[in-house]
Amino acid sequence: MSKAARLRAKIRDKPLTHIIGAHNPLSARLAEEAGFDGIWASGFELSAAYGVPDASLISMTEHLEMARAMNDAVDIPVVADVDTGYGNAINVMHTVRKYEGAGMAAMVIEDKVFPKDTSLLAGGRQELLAIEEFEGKLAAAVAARRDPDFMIIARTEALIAGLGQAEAKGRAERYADAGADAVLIHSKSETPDEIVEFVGAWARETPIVIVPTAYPQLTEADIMALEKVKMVIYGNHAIRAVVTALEKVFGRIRKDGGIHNVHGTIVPVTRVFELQGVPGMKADEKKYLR
Ligand code: SPV
Ligand code: MG
Repeated sequence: MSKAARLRAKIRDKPLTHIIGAHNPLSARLAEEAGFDGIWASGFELSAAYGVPDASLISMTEHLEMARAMNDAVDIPVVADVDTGYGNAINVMHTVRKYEGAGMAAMVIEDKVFPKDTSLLAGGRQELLAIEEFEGKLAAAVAARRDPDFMIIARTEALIAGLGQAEAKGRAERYADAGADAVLIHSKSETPDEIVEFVGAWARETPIVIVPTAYPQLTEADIMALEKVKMVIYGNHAIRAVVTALEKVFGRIRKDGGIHNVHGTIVPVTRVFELQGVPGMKADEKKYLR
């Protein structure tokens, strides 16, 4: 069963599928070990890993190659964040072929104008595409996929842009009609109220996806109680955890003038060997090195 088929089955059969952002194969492996259903090849995490703003600055190739490397490193499915799809409907067709070809299970495409600005930035540029143009991009994505299980998830930024519930609902319905397999509704509100209102008004069969970064108080139990949300994406916790850990360890080494105090506070190198697959390589060496 392909990863795309497995992800579809999870979304159909589980009350809630949980996906977490990663930015390289090592963080993807740790997410898999922790028991997540899938990996979010996050544009924000990748941009941050490259040290640049999440504003359509990294190229499709840069994002795609890391998404491919993450997918190769884990057995769980990868959901690719392709931002605006790297251009118009024709660019989107190329994007679908490339990401599907790289083994992605799904891709999320958002209704912002290229070049986009990141969603959670206070005062960020949040300009949306005309609905018809985005419908065309979705139709192009659906036509371009080869595997019908590869999921095209439409993301509306109407709430992020401050356009209100009616605009968000209207756009999401049009995107569902245009063939989206799920609709991602994003919010930067610090309470879940606007998401709860949106979900309450959603009358379609099309499943909803949410990214509760700004309103972390909404637990998985709360999300399941909303019923229509079938996927939750934890968008940027891997990169934030890395920053937290590195600030602490690097600062301590400088303060102490050596690594003597941090040595016992971080994982031993053997743990990294394990994550790199060294035990498997050693077993192969025994069998094949002659
Ligand atoms: C990402 O992780 O790249 C996302 C989620 O798209 S957010 O950063 O909240 O827009
Ligand atoms: Mg993104």
